[in-house]
Amino acid sequence: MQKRYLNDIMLFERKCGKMFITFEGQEGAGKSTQTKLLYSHFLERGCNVILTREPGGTDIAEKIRHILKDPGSAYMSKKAEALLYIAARAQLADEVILPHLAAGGVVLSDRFTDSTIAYQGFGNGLDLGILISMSNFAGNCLVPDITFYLQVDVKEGLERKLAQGTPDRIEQKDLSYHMRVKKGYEYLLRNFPQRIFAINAELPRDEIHKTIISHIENMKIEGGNTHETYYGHHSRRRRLSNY
Ligand code: ATM
Repeated sequence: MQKRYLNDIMLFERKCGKMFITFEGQEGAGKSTQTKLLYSHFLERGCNVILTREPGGTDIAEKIRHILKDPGSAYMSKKAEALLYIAARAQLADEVILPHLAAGGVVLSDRFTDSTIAYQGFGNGLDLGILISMSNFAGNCLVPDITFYLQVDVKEGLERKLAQGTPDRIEQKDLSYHMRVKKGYEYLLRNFPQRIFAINAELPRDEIHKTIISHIENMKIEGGNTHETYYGHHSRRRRLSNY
């Protein structure tokens, strides 16, 4: 009986302990629905979980988000844009993500560094090495434990988004930009198959949710519970240098 109790605690720690989970995907993929469902799932289990997003998640970073999304800032230098995303990341990491992980909690984030690689790197053609160095600086070399990439047909996703209202500055970009972003995500998927899982975003909402849960439950303890940063862990170092 006691042993069973111990197993339950260990299972709880494994499924509820320090974990950084991110969602990625292009416009109209339904990321926010899935992040909210996963957040409720963790809450129902009594986990110490927070849900955040990039850019945003703190007062300062939400102000940066407003600048980035403003259709009125139609001309924004690619470098200025990248630096704003990185600044928002630094604020969110220092104020929210890193302290919550240090306290042993679960952090769910709608986007993280992979977005910078896909959008600023592949979409805008900025140097990947510089973007990664800056993102590492902003996020203390944090790498998600697991990432769900919701895969959507680019054109259909954009049309779905546009049907919802006025397009923001990024949604206004032409199709070729969004196709380059897709190539960026495909590059990440190829290079980080153990961390990033692609899920067909056209599947029913609950089916996607179940798939996400099963991936999390199958995560290895060393991946899911011993969160490491670039500084302290060799395999992370290798992974990052492979970006
Ligand atoms: P959503 O939170 O609605 O996905 O919007 C965030 C936008 O910011 C998204 N594009 N659109 N539309 C992707 C973009 N983005 C970047 O370009 N680089 C980044 O590093 C991040 C975090 C987001």
